[in-house]
Amino acid sequence: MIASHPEVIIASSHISAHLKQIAKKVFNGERISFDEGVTLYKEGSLSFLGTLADFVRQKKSGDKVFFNRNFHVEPTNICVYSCSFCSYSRLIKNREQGWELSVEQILDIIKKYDGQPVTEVHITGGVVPKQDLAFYTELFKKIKAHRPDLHIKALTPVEFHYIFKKAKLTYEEGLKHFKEVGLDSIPGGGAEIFDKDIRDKIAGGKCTTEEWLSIHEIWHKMGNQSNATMLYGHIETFEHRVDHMERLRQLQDKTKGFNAFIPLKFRNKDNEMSNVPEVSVIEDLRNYAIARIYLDNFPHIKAYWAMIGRSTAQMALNFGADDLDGTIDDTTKIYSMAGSEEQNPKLSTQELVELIKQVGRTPIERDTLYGVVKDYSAVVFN
Ligand code: V47
Ligand code: SF4
Repeated sequence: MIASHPEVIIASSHISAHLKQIAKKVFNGERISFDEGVTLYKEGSLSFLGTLADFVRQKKSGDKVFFNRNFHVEPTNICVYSCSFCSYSRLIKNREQGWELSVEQILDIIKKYDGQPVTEVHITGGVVPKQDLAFYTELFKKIKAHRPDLHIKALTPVEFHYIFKKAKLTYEEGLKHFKEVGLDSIPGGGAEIFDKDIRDKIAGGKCTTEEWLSIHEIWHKMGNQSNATMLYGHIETFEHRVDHMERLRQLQDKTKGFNAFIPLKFRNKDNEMSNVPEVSVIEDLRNYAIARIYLDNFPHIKAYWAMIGRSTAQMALNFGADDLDGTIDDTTKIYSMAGSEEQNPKLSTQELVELIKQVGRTPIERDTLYGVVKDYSAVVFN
C-alpha cells in the first residue's frame, strides 16, 4: 500500500520534531500560529512545504484551476507618489514620459472588446489629481451603460484614499457612491508590506496599512468582495511576511470578503531598488506554499502568470496556487516595465487551458467572483 502524505512526513527521519508538529496541525485542519509561520519560512524545505500546501489546496479546490478572460486598463502611469519599487510610475514632474487617458480614450479601449467573451476589466494605475471622483464616476457609468455585464474590478485603497480625501468624503460615503455608479469589486493592489517601517521605506506617503485594511473592511461589510496582495522578496524579513498574512487572516475572519491572495514577487528592473537582488524561484514556490498553509480562511491563492512567467506559474499549481488570473491580452505594463519574463503578457483561452491540462488539472473558466463560466476538462481545441 502507498503511504499517504501525512504518514510519509510523520515517519521521515529528516524532518525535525517541531516541523512534524506543524504538519500534524495542517493535516488535522488546525490553524498554525504566527511563530509556526515564521518557522516554516526559516526551516521548511521546498518539498516539505509543497506537500503541506498541496494537501490544503486539494482539500479546498480539488483538481480545479481557475482562470478568467480579462483585460487591464491603466488610466495613467503618472503618480503623485514615488514608491521605490515602482518601475512604472513617472512623477508628475516627468509628465512628458507618461500617459494620462481621458474617459473617452478608456471607453475606446473597452469598445475594442465588443463581441469578445471577456468578463472583467481590471482598472488601476497611478494617482493624479485629474482622475478624481468625477472622472471615475463618469467612467464607471459609461462602461456600464455600454456593457452592463462587464465586471468592473477597479482601484485600490491607494487611489480611494486620495480620491475620497480630495472629495471630502468618508470611506463609507465614497465606496457607497462608487458601488452605485458601477464598481463591482476591488483588486488586491497597494498592500505592499504592512509593517510600518518597511512600508515607510518603500512606499512612504501613500495610504497606511490601517487605511488599506479599513477600506477593504468597509467594502466587505457593504456585502462586496475583493482580493489582497503582498509584495515580497525585497527588504522585508520572514517575520514581516507572516505579519502581513496575519493581518489579512484576522480581517478575513471578521468579514469573509477576500477571494484570492496574490503574492507579488518584487522585480528589480529600472526602479530605485534595482540594487536589491530578486529572490529565487525556489523562494517563490516556498512563499506560495506558506501562503496557502497560513491563510486557511482564503478560498484561493493566485499565481499571477504575467508577473512570474508561465513556467513558474505552472509549478506554483503544485505549491498551493489554484488560480492563474486571466488572459490579460497584453494590457498591463506594471510588470513588463519591472523586468518580468512576460514582456507582452497575453494568453488565449486555449493556451491557458493547455497550461493547466499539462499539469494534470481541470481548467475552470470563472467570473471575477469565482462563479463557474465553463469547465474545459472535456473541451478539445482544433
Ligand atoms: O500594488 C508594482 C505591484 C501591484 C512592482 O487583485 C510590483 O486580481 C513587483 O495588485 N515588482 C498592482 N510588484 C497589481 C495588483 C494585482 C495584479 C494582478 C491581479 C490582481 C487582483 C492585483 O503591483 C502594486 C505593487 O504591489 N508592483 N511594481 C515591482 N517592481
Ligand atoms: Fe504610484 Fe502605485 Fe507606482 Fe506607488 S506603486 S508610485 S502608488 S503607481
